[in-house]
Amino acid sequence: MLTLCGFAASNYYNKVKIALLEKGADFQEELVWVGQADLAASPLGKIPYLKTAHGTLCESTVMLEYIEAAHPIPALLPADPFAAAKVREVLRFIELHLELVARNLYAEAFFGGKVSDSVKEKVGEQLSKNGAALAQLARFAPFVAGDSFSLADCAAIVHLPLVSSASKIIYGKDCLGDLPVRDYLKQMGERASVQRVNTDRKANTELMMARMKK
Ligand SMILES: N[C@@H](CCC(=O)N[C@@H](CS)C(=O)NCC(=O)O)C(=O)O
Repeated sequence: MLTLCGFAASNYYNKVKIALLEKGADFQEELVWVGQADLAASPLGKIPYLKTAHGTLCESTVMLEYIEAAHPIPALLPADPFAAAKVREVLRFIELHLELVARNLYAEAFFGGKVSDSVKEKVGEQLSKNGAALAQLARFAPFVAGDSFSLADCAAIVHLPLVSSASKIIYGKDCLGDLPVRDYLKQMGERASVQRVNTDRKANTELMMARMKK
């Protein structure tokens, strides 16, 4: 039995949860807020981390790769090595060049904080450039990396809405506006895994906001 530790408002947590649900894996969830992480499992205190029968894992993409290897069916990576690498390319790109960049805006976009003008300027330039570059790599055919649901969708479903919203809130312009993200998310929202994650996310976000007000 796997135990996914973290909280359901977190995009990285939900990325792993979607994969577990898609696989029909036997797993349970353990609520761990930022600041409460077991540092032996996640040395930087980041959420999520995964408890397995063999030990713990941190870093969500490592968890995805482990889940794929340990529960190969249904496959979330193509069997062909190059096709699998193309899926990983989209996943990595979304995470490194969009989510991690847009994350610099979240404090102001979502949590009532403030981000300096110089950060906004730099991040704005990067998001325009990187959003256009994603358009070159992503397929939306109808899945983000091609014609079947993959590990890249687990990441795209949780990260793209945050990147879009943060950019709209801070700049009044969606850096992913030229991509069919809205239709894609609507389609993905029909999957049982995504519906469960969205329901749990909403409930946990309320809990998180209430905790932040205390
Ligand atoms: N690269 C990490 C990122 C995880 C991450 O940033 N998680 C956030 C919550 S969404 C967190 O734990 N933030 C607290 C911190 O960085 O100290 C992964 O893929 O698992």
